[in-house]
Amino acid sequence: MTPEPQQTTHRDDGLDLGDTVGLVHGPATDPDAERVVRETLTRAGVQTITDGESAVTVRLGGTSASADGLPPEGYVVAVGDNQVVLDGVDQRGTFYAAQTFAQLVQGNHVDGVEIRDWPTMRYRGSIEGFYGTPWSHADRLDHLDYLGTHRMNTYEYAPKDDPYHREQWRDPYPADKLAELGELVERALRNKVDFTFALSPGLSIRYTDDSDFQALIAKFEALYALGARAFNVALDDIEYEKWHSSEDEEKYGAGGGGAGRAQSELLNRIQREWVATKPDLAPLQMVPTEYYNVDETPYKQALREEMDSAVVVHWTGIGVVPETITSAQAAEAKAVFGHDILIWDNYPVNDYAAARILLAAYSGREPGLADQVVGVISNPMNQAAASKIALYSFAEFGWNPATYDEQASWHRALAERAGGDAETIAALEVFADLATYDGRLHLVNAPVLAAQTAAFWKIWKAGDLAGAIAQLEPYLEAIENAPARIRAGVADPSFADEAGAWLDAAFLWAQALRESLRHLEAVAEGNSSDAATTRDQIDHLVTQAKTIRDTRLPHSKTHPQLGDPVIETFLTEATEGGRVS
Ligand code: LTM
Repeated sequence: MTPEPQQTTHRDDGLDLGDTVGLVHGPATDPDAERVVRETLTRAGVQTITDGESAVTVRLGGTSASADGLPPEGYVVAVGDNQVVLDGVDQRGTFYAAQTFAQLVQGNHVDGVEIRDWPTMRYRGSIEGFYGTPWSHADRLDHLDYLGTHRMNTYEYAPKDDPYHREQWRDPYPADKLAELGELVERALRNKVDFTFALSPGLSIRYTDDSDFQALIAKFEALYALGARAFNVALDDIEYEKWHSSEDEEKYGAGGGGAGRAQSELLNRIQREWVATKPDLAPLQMVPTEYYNVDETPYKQALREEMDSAVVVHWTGIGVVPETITSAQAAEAKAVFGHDILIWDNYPVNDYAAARILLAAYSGREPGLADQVVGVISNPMNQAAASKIALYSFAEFGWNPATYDEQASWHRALAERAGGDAETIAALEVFADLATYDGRLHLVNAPVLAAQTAAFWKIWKAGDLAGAIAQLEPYLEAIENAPARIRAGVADPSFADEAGAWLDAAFLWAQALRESLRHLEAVAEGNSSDAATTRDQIDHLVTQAKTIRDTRLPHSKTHPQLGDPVIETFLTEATEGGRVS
């Protein structure tokens, strides 16, 4: 199960669902939970779902076993005695009970089990907060389903390159875009996800100008009318010491302290005049301009002392994309900002790493963060489906950080992408190894390939070229075959599509590597003609690999970066006739 429940007791008396199942609704039933139960039963081959008890009965929402006393979003699942009991402490909990049931059903069978479960962190999910090509509407709909099935409750809409989010924040959304946002809100609601609309007015806002305040509220109102109930004012990546009106300059003066006061007043007014009038809103959020450190500054002092204590503050850890985030750092963030802290975690975002796709494990976050922050949400890649490898682990970390095992979680994430197919899992492992480096969380690229090439040179140095080739070539073959295996076997076709440029590149780089083995053989045999031909072929393959382009910004600007520098170093060493050192 994912995320793994907090408490699971296995029972001997599992059940076959058969072709007829009774459905009994308790007082705490939930329509989305019922939809998931019905879909699950149908997928399991159940042909008739009757109202009331039957030979096998599903009891949904507070009919017998009870989730009372569990933390918010907690739930129980009990399978045995010819019945399935699903109950949540609240509607989201009931929905999660249904999602867990969906994972438990194998064919027509469910193993006997008793689960009591609840999330550790309040906010779990994602913030689409990157630069470059935003996700498509279809990407977002699919992503919201993914969040729901993985018990994540937050999606923040903050794409930097949606002009209506940032550059033209005052302008209302055109009807077609508003209609799409409406569909997203609806899909989020179906998945018990808080669709959080973020507006980023900092490039041009005049804090003292009432019409700017009204423009911001009008934008929020439009989303409220669509059903959104969570809002965020994102003030990251702006020049906060630059004012956009002389009135602001006069009122707030120079320096970060003035910016902190201006932002606090803005948030306080939104809180007072808008949030407080709408009892169904989630706590207001903001992204501060100093989101990446814990230094005591006049800016943070102003937020701490002047901004309404109800406002939740985003923070990325120390450094924009930190290798590690410790609980001690988070405690400092909480103290220095003086507000609840929600970690905007810049992994696996790749807008700063043009032409890289980031497929490594989600790493370096201490479990004790849960004691200091209200949640951890992921800023993903421009590639939505490929981001699910990391998101899978965000779901597990947020649900229960104490048991989070980054390597085990990563393997499960690959297995999920592969639909459980062993060959596809192996292909994904080989491919993902080449896409490890991000320069921040993961500083070493292609660790497995690097170990293989190091072993090659060791054997080669001992004078055994044939042995060295026998050792390395199967792994190179695995890289060469991985793209086709992934394309054929991956559960989600969007993954193959989004990773297409990198898959094509992996194929060509693998061919070049194998050709370099032929080159070494030719050199060893003194066959200068074959040596020249193989060298030309390597050059040709490398040139081809470097002509590939992804379609998304910023990745479309250069060729896919993969397995660097391990691959090119090996090619250079091999074509120079062998390793020098
Ligand atoms: O991280 C924050 C708060 N803001 C921006 C993001 O929009 C961007 O995606 C990441 C990664 O480049 N860095 C930022 O500073």
